[in-house]
Amino acid sequence: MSEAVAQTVASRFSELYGAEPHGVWAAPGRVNLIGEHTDYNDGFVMPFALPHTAVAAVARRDDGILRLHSADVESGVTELRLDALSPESDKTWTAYPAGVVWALREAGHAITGADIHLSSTVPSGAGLSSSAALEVVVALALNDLFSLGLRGWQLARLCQRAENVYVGAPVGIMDQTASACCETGHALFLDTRDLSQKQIPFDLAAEGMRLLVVDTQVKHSHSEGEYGKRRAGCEKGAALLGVDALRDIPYADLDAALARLGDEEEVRRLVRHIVTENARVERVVSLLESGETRAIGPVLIEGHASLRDDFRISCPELDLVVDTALASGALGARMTGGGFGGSAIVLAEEQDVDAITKTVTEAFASAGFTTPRVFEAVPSPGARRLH
Ligand code: GAF
Repeated sequence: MSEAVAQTVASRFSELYGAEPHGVWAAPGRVNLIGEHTDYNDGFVMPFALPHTAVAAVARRDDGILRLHSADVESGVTELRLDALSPESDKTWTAYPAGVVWALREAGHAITGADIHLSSTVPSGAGLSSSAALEVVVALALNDLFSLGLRGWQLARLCQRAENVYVGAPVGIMDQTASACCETGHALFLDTRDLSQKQIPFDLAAEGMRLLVVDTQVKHSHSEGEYGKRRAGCEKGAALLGVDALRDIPYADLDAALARLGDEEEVRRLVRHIVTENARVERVVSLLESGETRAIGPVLIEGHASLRDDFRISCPELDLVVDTALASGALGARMTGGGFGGSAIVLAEEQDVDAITKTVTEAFASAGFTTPRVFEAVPSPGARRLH
C-alpha cells in the first residue's frame, strides 16, 4: 500500500468536500485458509489479509451530518442525518459505512458526524470480504478521530452488528476480525466464541510454495437466503443436540451426535461439516506449527469435499477450479468464503503455478465459463492508519 494511494484518495476527498481530510486509513479484504461457516457456530477459522484494501479519507464533523462518497460507485455524495439512521432503511452501498456509524452510536459512542471518501481494490462479490473491509476502515477511522480507544476485535464486533442489523446480512464475525486483526506474514487462528487469537507464521514463498486465489467471477450475495438457511439449519442442529452451538460437539462425539439426529438428513449433513471443519482447522494449525506445510494440502481438499457434498454451497465453477488444479499438480485446493460463487484457493509448488493457472483458465474456456481472475495471495497487514 503506497503513499501514492493515500495521496490520491486524500486529493479526491479535498475535491469533493473542499477541505483536507483529517486522516487516511486502510483495511484489507481476506482469504480464508480453512474454517468455513464455522464462525456463526462459535468455531474456529483461519483467514489471512490480502494486499487488496478499502481506503478511507475521513474528516470529523460536529453537526450531526454524515456525508459519504465512493470512487467505486457511480453516484454523487450521499448526505445523511445521524439521528435518522435506521436499520434496513438503505439497500445501497452506503448501508455499510452508515451502518458502522449507527452501530457505534447505538453502543453509546459519541460520533457527531463525518465526511468520508472511500476507494477499494478488494474485488466485490468475490468472497474476499469487500464489505468487511469497507466497514472496518470506517470503524477504525472513527475510532481514531473520536478517540474511542476500541481494540481491533471490538471494532470487528461493532462492524458485524452493522452488517447483521443495519445491512440485514446474517454473517458471522470472521471477515471483520480478519480485516481488523490480521498481521503481515501470518494467518490468524481465531476462536470465534471468545475472539481469542493466535498469529500463525505463514510464509509459503520461503518454502517454495504459493497460494493462488481464483476468482470465478460468479457473484454471490449473502442476503440472498441460502447463507441464512445454512445458518438456521446449524442452529436447529445445535438445538436438537442440546448444545449452545455446534462448536460444543467434539469430533470424537460426532458419530453419536449424528445418530441422535435420526432422520433429520439435512441437519445431519450440516452438523457433519461443522464438526469436521473445526477439526480441520485444528489440524492445519498443528501442521503449520510443526513445519509440515505441504501436508495441509489434503486437509484443504477434504474441506472442499465437505463444503460441496455436506454443506452444499459449492458451484460448478468452484468445483472446476479445484478438480483442474488438483489434476495439474496442486498440493491442495478448495472453495473459500461464503460459497455459491466467489473464489477458490489453490496451494501449489512455485514451479507449478503457471501450468495450473493455464490449465484452469483453459478449462473455464472449454466449459463456456467467464475467464477467472487468478492472483497470488500473500499474507498482508490488517487495518491501519496510512496518513
Ligand atoms: C462469509 C461470512 F461473512 C463469514 O462470516 C463466514 O461465515 C463465511 O462467509 C463462511 O466461512 O464470508
